Amino acid sequence: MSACSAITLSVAMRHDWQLSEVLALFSLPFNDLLFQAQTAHRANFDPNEVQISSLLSIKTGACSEDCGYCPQSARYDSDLKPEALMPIAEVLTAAQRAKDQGASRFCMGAAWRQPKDKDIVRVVEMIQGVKALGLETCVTLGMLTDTQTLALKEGGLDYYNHNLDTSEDYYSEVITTRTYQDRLDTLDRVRDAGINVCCGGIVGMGEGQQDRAKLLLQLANMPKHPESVPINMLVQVEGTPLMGTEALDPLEFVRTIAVARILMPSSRVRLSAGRNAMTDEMQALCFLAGANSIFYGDKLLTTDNPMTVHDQSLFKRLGLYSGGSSYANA
Ligand code: SAM
Ligand code: DTB
Ligand code: SF4
Repeated sequence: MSACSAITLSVAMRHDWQLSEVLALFSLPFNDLLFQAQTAHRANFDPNEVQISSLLSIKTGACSEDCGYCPQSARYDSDLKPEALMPIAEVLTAAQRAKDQGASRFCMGAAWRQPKDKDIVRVVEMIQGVKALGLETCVTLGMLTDTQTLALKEGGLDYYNHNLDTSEDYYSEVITTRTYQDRLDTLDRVRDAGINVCCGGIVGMGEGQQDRAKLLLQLANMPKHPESVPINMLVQVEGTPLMGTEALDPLEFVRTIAVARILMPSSRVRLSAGRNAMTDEMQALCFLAGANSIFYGDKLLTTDNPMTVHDQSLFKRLGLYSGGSSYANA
């Protein structure tokens, strides 16, 4: 590919990517790939602005599902203490703390296969309380029915997170208790209800480059790109089946971020779980590759995240700043 056609490709908004094209991006010389990604990034965003979201586990552990990466599955012995749905006052205290530390979005996660209708009533109260603090809201609760999705929309929810996790081909190596199609169906419901979609995956689970390419292809060829695309590096947790998986080459992780940026130029690409195991230099490369969102706060859902003071210092060293909210025009 000539340098010229590479640039043309990088700024176009497309929904008809071919696997061969995505694999060709992964195979570019690293500098060429980062140049394309940075070009796409600058065409759509302030290059030094990073959106920050904080996470809270509002219902922890004892989950019926068998996701091979997850310490919250009841099937694995991960030393995690299960906790029932949190009282709203505790959620609001955590949300206020996240806001005071600089987050613009608060993401509440529950270890459910799917919520019960009575759970949705309580989650809607949480959403309304968090919005009243002046934060954007995101929840991740598992699969949803139509009625539940509409209740979340009417409750004022801004984003729903539901990840595809990996390619359809590799999926059954990781999860057997719900299908890829189940996930696509939930994502369609969320999109149809008019809630912003947050959808990405996990890399470093032993998948191949083709699986990473197919995951991104699936996201990029949706009729509308997810507004947020979290790219998680597997956090290996003792007791889970994926503990001991060979670590992914950090530069391949950066490539994954860059390809996500090129395929979905106006989406927020989030450098998500796994930052605790990344060097500052690797994270800097991820920002150069087009990542413009992070999970911020000392904890993800159940595992550790970099300390806020460390992130503040990293932002200062890189000249990054956190902006308000939102995403470029999709
Ligand atoms: N139970 C709901 C579900 O699975 O849809 C919501 C919570 S679940 C913990 C949200 C997402 O966290 C998963 O889809 C997965 O992508 C991510 N995740 C969970 N454990 C992880 C780990 N060990 N490393 C990286 N990402 C992880
Ligand atoms: C996402 O893509 N990653 C977040 C959020 N969405 C819900 C969760 C990461 C969880 C990492 C393992 C843990 O802390 O339990
Ligand atoms: Fe349960 Fe979600 Fe963890 Fe899967 S990822 S085991 S559904 S909490």
